Amino acid sequence: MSALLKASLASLAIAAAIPGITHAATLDTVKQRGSVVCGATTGFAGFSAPDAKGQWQGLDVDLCKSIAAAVFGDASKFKIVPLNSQQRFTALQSGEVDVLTRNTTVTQQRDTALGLIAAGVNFYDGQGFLVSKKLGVKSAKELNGATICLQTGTSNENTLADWARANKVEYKPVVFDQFNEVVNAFATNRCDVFSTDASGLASIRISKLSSPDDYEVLPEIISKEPLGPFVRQGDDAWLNIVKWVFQATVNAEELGVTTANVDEQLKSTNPNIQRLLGVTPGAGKNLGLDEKWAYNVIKQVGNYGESFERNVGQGSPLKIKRGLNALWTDGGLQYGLPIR
Ligand SMILES: N[C@@H](CCC(=O)N[C@@H](CS)C(=O)NCC(=O)O)C(=O)O
Repeated sequence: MSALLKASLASLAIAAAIPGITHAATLDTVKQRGSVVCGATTGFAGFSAPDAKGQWQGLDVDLCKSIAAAVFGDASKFKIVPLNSQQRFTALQSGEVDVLTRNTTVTQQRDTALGLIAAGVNFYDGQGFLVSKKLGVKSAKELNGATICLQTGTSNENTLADWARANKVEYKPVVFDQFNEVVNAFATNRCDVFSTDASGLASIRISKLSSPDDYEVLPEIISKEPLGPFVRQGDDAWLNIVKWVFQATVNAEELGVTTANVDEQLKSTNPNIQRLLGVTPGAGKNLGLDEKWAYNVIKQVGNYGESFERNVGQGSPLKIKRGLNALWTDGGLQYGLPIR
């Protein structure tokens, strides 16, 4: 048997062993259905949560809308399936959702053994601690003996255990499956501390606790939590669509292309803007999409910075600073891969 044949048989065996792995053309399924189905949280203000009118909003929802805008030329052609931390991977593996746009940390294990693959990082984060000011603690190192609330099925459980062992901090974990159960347990003092991604803590403090000023986030960030969209392995065309839709939003910010000026920018003589907006064709065809794919994303949803500020930044109650999520030209990590 040739080495090549052996290698491909081996990869087929891996594919068969991983539950849910398919090679179906997700783009065809999405087009036939007439909408893209995104897995989001059950409600995490700023990232993915329904507003007062029941409309899903947030940074992660904007990514879902952007995919809809790129595929259909219509950002409203999306549906959200709310998923708790535990349910999210099975929902993607089984095909219940086309993509996970939900604060999911990219890890080596998730990117390999689950039959899934990350398509980028739309929020660089790290795990932290939220406490009531009444606890009188100023550093995580003082948490010895504390009870710590966590949600099941998150990377936060193991990260905390590793950190506590290394720092000789003993704690009692209090874990729940549902997000609201963890929040309620914390709000009613069934635990001293809430530990999850700092973005989550900012969201919980502002949107879930009746007096946010009574709580604070401790200074320690104990891990890297690069959060990004995931798709199923085995469908590279769909992976590329999700990946490049996000890249288009970062490129647009780098190039100063916004919802307000995108029509004006169609006249730009900058070749990068011409390629991004399909004035110079090619990028759309490469993705199997209309040449106006990125134009539609920017026109209807906005560039990365616009979405960030509106949902989680200065235009939102969360007021999260750009920090690591600033463009690389401003000292951050967001670096748009070249569209050419
Ligand atoms: N980034 C971490 C944590 C993500 C996560 O699921 N965090 C919880 C916060 S406690 C959440 O978003 N819950 C919302 C929900 O279940 O609806 C991971 O990927 O495991």
